[in-house]
Amino acid sequence: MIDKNNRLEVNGKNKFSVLIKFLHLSSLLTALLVSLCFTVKAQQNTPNIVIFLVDDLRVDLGTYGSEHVISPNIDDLAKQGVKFTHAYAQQAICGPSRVSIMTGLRPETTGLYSIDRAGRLRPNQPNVVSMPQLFKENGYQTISIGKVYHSVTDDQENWTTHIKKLDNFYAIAGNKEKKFAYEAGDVADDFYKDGKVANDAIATLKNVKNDKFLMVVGFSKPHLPFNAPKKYWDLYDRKQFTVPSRKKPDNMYRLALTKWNELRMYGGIPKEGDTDDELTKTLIHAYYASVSYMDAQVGKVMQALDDLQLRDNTMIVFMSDHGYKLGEYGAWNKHTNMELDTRVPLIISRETAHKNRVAGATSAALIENIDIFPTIAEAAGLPLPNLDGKSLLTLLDQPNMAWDNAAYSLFTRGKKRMGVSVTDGIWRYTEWRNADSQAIEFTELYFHKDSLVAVENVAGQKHVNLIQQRLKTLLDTNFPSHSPPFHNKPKLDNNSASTTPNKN
Ligand SMILES: [Ca+2]
Repeated sequence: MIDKNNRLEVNGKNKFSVLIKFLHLSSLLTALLVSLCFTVKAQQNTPNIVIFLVDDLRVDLGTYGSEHVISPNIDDLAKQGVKFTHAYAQQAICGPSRVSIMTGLRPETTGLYSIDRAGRLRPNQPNVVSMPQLFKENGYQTISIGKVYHSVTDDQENWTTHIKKLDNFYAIAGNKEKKFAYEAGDVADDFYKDGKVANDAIATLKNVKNDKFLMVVGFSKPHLPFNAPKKYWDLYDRKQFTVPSRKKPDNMYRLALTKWNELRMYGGIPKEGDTDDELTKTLIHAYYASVSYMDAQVGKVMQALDDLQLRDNTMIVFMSDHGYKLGEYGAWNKHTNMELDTRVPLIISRETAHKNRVAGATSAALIENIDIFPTIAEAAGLPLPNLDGKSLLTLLDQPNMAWDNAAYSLFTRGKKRMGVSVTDGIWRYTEWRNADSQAIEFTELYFHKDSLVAVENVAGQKHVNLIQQRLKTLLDTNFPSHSPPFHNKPKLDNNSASTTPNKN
């Protein structure tokens, strides 16, 4: 991390206050004016930022080798930047994942683990510096469109433009009343939410093209309901899809998976028991139609950046709040510590004017969604608060450089139990602990060199003793056994640079 005081040197506001204070000293005035000119120039050269924050998108795109998924615009974006194969969400559920993305802090740092009011950033942590807050305080236009924070009111004072997420739209009579799980309306893109989000993003870009801006474009698909225009369903032949094995990993923790009540709340889904083969294929088809629909909206916004001649100075981040299960283990949705739910797609493409810009590269570095905030803040030359995440800028210029040896996630099971998890990119080790005492109740160790699908929990088996010990050491680095209870909610002030732990 770069020293906080050095960072503050480039803060124009600080320079200005110093300038006023010593106005009567002409020699100082001259020196400060020179310095101020450099400051203004530095800010002119820093990029705009556009983040595509996608809801429930797993690592299942053309550019990631999924030949059955049609995602030409995201694939094209990957050719313009660095694609990460081992990026991880800190908690596989919308609310806490997004709070951690927007703060660069782990859920266990903020104590925010739920999608209800108790898990919102404000007012639970009034003094934590958020991504939009930092950019707004430093003169950026900060723009939230669609689903960014899970709660539309959370942190809303820190957006200069806030176009809120909408309710779901249904085109087919009766579907809205049934809250149906999917729909193929024969409608234009902007009938459903993400088409409207793309339109709003493009209109806003035209308004702010002469300003510095951070724009977070929150696409709702492929989150349920899988409503997408029929033309995106027509890209696929349902017969091409196979039903994943419903087998759960041997020796799996009994609470590792959920009963996927999220899907069961929707129309057309059984309230208990498995989805049958036909429904499973329909839902997979619907999910990929939603991915292709979202992908088309990404393409529209990228085209607008080109048309407005903004791309040369706009850095792009494409990310998801967490992964997803599409019938694997006979399960759906997210809400677990499993690899399918924690691993996320991530593509970062620097502004085309960046002199060391790397394009079309792939990085296997272990990185985390909390790294995005410090990455874009450093790119913009802003003073960093004290964060758990760390900037990826050097990695973006050298995608094959040595990087971290672990990435961390967690998930609750009620108030009394917390699953804490680490991956080294090949093995995933999870401890289910008493949320108060940290006592270990169950351990899981899964092998993921060849697949994101876990086959057998081998924790405790003799032949993996050394591997498990190594992973446990990594886990304890982030989740020490002497940690305070997980649901303690310390009042943080990370602008004072002393109250939160750094990752390194
Ligand atoms: Ca989500």
